[in-house]
Amino acid sequence: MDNPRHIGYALSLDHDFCQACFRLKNYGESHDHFHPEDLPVLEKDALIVMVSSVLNLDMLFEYPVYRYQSKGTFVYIINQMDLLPKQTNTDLLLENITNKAKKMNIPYLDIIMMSAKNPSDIENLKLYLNDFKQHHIYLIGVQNSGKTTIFKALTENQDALAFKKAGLTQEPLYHRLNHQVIWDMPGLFQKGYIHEFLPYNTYKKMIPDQEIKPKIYQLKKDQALMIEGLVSIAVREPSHLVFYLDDHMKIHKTNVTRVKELIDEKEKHFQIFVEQYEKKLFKIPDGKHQITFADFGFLHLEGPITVEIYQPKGLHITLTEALFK
Ligand SMILES: Nc1nc2c(ncn2[C@@H]2O[C@H](COP(=O)(O)OP(=O)(O)OP(=O)(O)O)[C@@H](O)[C@H]2O)c(=O)[nH]1
Ligand SMILES: [Mg+2]
Repeated sequence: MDNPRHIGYALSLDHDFCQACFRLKNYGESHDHFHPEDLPVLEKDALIVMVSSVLNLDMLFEYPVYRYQSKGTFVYIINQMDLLPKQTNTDLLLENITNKAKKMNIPYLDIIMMSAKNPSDIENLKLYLNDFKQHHIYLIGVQNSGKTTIFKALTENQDALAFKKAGLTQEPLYHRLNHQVIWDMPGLFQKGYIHEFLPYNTYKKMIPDQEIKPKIYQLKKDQALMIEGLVSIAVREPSHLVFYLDDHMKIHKTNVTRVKELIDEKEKHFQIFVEQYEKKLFKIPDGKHQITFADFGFLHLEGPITVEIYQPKGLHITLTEALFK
């Protein structure tokens, strides 16, 4: 992009993703700004490693970087696999992701499932990357997917910052490793993630960092569940819900008629809540589906079913097919 007024215009790699994002981050301007396709200029013949967390699989292929880097070679990493329960059928997960990639015509070489916290996964990744002839390797993905954690482990860099604070990496970092340069890029901005609504000290406790124990609920018609004072899910038909959330997140069963009252008296009942809420209706089709709550967890449920959700106004909540059981 040559025009500084356009979304996506970046001065150089030394600057954040684009001028509009820079304004958004620093001055809180242009709130509806969202532009997955606008990236800084990358080397053409690069290896581009798209990093997702199991917590944001709903966004796995939503950043079409390949359209803008047509000469690049693409590898997808599904990171933070250690968060999924041990009994997760990872073969099925990979099969479903592969099918999704095919359906969406995503160009890619490999999909790697790993945990940046697992030294043998890191060792394997190091060997894998070293085999590529490409000189430049970029780690790209949404905030908190674990790019810097992978970068640090690969390069044994002790200085780069990696923790749950979203948007922590503000400038591209690089490290030479054998014949290659590995780049840790600032996270792609995803609107509606939890850091927009809550202070760091609150949301850091909500983002899981160890194996999630799924919580199962049987709901009758018009029953509702409240996740802290943040999100309520009411069902119009009897249903079976499986939540994948951090253990800190308290789930409270109630009735759909009581939800509004609880939210109105949120300070009295809950430790975590926001000022403004909105209501959404999801008509879930036949089959197993996933509702993803921003970047802090998700829920599996079986359609057909109608679900009414109260949520912080603007929180990113998506409905997708479930990728595993
Ligand atoms: N359990 C687990 N936690 C991880 C893994 N990878 C990263 N994390 C944690 O996730 C959080 C975010 O990691 P970062 O490496 O800072 O994420 P990032 O993608 O660089 O984030 P930005 O710089 O904001 O784009 C940190 O608390 C990490 O410890 C993993 O494989 N498993
Ligand atoms: Mg980072």
